[in-house]
Amino acid sequence: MPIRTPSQSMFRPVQPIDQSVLDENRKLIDEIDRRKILRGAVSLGALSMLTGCNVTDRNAVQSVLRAVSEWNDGVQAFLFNPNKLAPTYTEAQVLRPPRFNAYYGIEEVKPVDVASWKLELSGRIADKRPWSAQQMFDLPEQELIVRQICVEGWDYIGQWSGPNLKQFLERVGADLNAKYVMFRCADDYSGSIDMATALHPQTILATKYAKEPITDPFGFPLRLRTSTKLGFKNPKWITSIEVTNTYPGGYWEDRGFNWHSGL
Ligand SMILES: Nc1nc2c(c(=O)[nH]1)N[C@H]1C(S)=C(S)[C@@H](COP(=O)(O)O)O[C@H]1N2
Ligand SMILES: [Mo]
Repeated sequence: MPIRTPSQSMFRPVQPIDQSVLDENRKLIDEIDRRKILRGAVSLGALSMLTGCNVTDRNAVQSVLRAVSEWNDGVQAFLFNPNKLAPTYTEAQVLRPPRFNAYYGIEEVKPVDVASWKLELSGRIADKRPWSAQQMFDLPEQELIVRQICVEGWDYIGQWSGPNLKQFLERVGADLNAKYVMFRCADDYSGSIDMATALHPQTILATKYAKEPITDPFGFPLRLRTSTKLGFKNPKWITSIEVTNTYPGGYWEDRGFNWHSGL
């Protein structure tokens, strides 16, 4: 059975929408709708919560809709096939430093203390012993030069490396037939992905950016780097991984960007 992707199911209504804003943007919305990005009712409420833009601010609404539309054009093809590879780029195209985003400002980032940091494992995993940062750094690395796309309407090409997630899950005896992989973070963020995405050859636990350890704002010591999901599906400062058959939600998933996958 094909997996359901964020483009099919991530948007659901969460608040009443100002009808005049919808009317003004009808053409863009129809265009996006035709391509099955927005399912059922158009949810500007969900968009506004992710982007912080006010749905009564016409320009902001329009730029978010455009961004979603363009994102769809660029990546829909490989999103629908979990094994198809995402486009990769050259080192010359890599943005240095990367571009920061979180649900709060960069000045509020609380750096992780690497000495006491641990990666906890829970759920359908045979070997639940926690991992130290050094143990993670010692694992074989895979490098990805891929585009990160935030639904806010910006993107950049980044060069990430770290252990391949599938290999890591195999190593700790995770149930690879389970439905979800949930990541919890040192801030109160969390996010979950479907198992097909977790096992995708271009999904890694990144420890480096442009061949150097990831710096604090970008998720030191460990963050998820998928190649087939929007920015918000890539938790930073990961502190635990859970493998589960129970839909675990996540920070944005629980705030309107709700998608289920696997069934
Ligand atoms: N722990 C944590 N991870 C997070 C976020 C966050 O607020 N907290 N924001 C997400 C969003 S919306 C985006 S676009 C990317 C931004 O990653 P970057 O700062 O490396 O570009 O991180 C994602 N991961
Ligand atoms: Mo984002």
